[in-house]
Amino acid sequence: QAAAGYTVWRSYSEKGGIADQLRAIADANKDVAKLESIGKTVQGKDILALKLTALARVLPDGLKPAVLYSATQHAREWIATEVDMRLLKYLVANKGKSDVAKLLATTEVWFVPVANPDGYDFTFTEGNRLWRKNLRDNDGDGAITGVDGVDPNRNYPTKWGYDEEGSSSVLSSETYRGTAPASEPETKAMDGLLKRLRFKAQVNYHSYGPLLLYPQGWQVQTTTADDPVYLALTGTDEKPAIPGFDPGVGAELYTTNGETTDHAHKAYGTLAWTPELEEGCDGCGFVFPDDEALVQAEFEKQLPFALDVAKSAPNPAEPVSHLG
Ligand code: 0X9
Ligand code: ZN
Repeated sequence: QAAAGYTVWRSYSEKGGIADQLRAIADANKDVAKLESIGKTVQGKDILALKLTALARVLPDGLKPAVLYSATQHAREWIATEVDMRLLKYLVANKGKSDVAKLLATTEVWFVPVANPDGYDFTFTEGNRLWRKNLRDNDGDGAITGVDGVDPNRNYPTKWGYDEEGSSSVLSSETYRGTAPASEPETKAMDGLLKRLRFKAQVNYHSYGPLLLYPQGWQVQTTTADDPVYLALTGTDEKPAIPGFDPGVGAELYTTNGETTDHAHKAYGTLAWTPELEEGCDGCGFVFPDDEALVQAEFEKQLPFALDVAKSAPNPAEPVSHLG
């Protein structure tokens, strides 16, 4: 049963939606999958995280080097969740094949396919397709209107509220940062996971680009000590790790503060990327077409880089790249 007549797209909470799919995958693959709720949203929905690794339910979390593939902090960026889910399904389908079995033996591969479930479900309701933020009722009037919502990608503690350019203090702004660092339960849930697992790497899927961004986002003046590793895995303008995706430092595009990957990197030493996935058609913007072939093609384009990141986790200082 497709949501609102969609072929590809599924909301989080509908029957057969993303939450159900995660539960089904975990149930059918007890050898390699463990599902947990990392916290609840503003409206009380469970934010689900799935750990994929050999002996997932026997070995304690964090025993092996871990990587995280997160998606859809921004409600309307549906392609991010689909790419994330297809990566999970690909690894599950190939868990018995030598390459993937080897990866799952040595590495914990974590997924949070919908980091903003309230907002994501809201975009499946009429007239709300382009909602970006979470569903915080900023003015407390009991309804979600234009003044509501906090930008989940401006609410993290690192450089929170550093300036008015990289985030906003205005309630109605699309980059409203919230009332305090990690004021939002969605941020607390994700930050709790980042802190507990200290991921070697995080890939935080957004749309739309195509771009492949890495920290820092808050300023361009100083680079990070991890730049050589970032460069090795990200590739160059001539040969980017994801074909056609412009690689670069986030702040060079525009500055952000309280942003997720800056926080993961600064607070926990995690190598973190923001792929800005494609529109799917010229002018589609955030509304990627409801087209199985286009969605699958976008996933397949992401796969080599995503696998590079996971394979590099045990020893990030010597990155494994399909670029050679
Ligand atoms: O602004 C964001 O949060 C991300 N772009 S989006 O269009 N998906 O909203 C980009 C964050 C990456 N960091 C920087 N550009 N500094
Ligand atoms: Zn986004």
